[in-house]
Amino acid sequence: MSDLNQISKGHQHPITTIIAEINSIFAEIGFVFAEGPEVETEVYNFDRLNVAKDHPSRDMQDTFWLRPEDVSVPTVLRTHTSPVQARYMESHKPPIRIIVPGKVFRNEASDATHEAQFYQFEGLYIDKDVNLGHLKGVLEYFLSRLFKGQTEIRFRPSYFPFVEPGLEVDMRIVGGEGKLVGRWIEIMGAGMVHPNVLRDSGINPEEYNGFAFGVGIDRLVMLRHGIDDIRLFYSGDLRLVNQF
Ligand code: 2NM
Repeated sequence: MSDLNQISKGHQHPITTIIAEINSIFAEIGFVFAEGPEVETEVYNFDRLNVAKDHPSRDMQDTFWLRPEDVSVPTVLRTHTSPVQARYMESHKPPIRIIVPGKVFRNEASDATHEAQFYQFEGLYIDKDVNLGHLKGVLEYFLSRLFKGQTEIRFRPSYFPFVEPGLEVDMRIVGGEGKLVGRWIEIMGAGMVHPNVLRDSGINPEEYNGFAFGVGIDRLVMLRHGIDDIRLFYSGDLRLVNQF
């Protein structure tokens, strides 16, 4: 008998696990996975998403800009995965249903709930006559699958340049047990895609509309496992992954 059976195969990082799970839940309702570059142009990261030229998110304090002498066009580490949606709309005709997980970057100090590098996933759904009821149905389905139980969601008005109206989405787990049960938790941002975003990507906003949403993956994993410090995900300490 060989000792090979005794060799530990190691553990998947909980962020890797949840990304696979997210992709498979959305695949069941017709979404396809999409991805794109982590180094992006200012055009795809900001201009195509209706982010104003003087919007503070473009600031050096918030965004990692590549050195101008090293690149031919203004270039950033992407601050969200939305440039992937912009590229996808440009090269595909509706109906569009995509799910886009990936690494994003913000120029900020790290603490227990913030990292300069983290994971996000965004969804985009474009067709004729899409409304907020469709968004609510998709998110309710997704969250009840992810948290394996009955969940409720509620919308609050918010603002993101790429959508109108913009919404903050809260969720509540009803039934079962655990620390999360019964409490409203702010979980994601969402909204109806702004007509300017559709038009700038080559989609006629008179003919098509749609919704989009964005979720911090790290926060989802923290909620799910009761982890209280985001920096644990990136410390390289195997005692973290060995628990999964
Ligand atoms: C969010 C909140 C609201 C979003 C919009 C788009 C696009 F490209 F279609 F315009 N992608 N993602 C979006 C909308 C993201 O994250 C908090």
